Amino acid sequence: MQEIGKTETWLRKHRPVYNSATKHPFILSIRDGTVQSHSFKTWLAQDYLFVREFVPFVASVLIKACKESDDSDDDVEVILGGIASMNDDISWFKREAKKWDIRLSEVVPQKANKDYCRLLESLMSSDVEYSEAVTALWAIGVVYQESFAYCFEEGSKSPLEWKESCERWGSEGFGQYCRSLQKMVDRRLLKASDDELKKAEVVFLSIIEHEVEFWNMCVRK
Ligand code: HMH
Repeated sequence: MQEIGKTETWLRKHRPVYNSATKHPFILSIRDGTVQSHSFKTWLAQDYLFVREFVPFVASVLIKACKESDDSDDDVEVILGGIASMNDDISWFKREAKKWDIRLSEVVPQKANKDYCRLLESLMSSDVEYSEAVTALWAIGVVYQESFAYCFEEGSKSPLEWKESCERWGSEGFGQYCRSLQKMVDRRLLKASDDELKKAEVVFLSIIEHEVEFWNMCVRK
């Protein structure tokens, strides 16, 4: 029997919590086309701010990967690829904001966004080990990927304004990136101490909770 990785163990153990993010009522409303039209603008503006804050976090994970002593060359390449595509994401947000008359410089982060960014900031500390940081990076990506891929499946009725976001984060390419991150996490956790394993599982759950709050914020306004 093939041994399953830690991440798969968590996904099985915490399935209802995980699904509360990836199949959040907001995601279901995008999928069935009943989403309120003002929600797109809220999401766009808030997610732009989030991605801006996400960049230094990913850079901090990259630095930690570089400092890992053993065969982390592949990890460095994967993370660097992730940073490169965030550059495209930021350009896309700016173009899209123009279309919708949103002045990004005037957007104020809402509470859920601020809380999420505060978590990212705490994870940038050099006290946080690579195993925990890379677990967070994977979780942040995979929850988004599965959420948007679900809106994008056959039979979904996503409104036109959501189409490009669904294509961007629900894409096969982004899915591949998330699978690479998952393998990196599993590999790293094979040699982790019990304490590291505990921290990694806690951060995985914490990310899911913050993603749920992020979606809640998009429903409200
Ligand atoms: C809230 N989570 C949130 N926004 C994103 N853009 C991602 C994850 C993936 O980059």
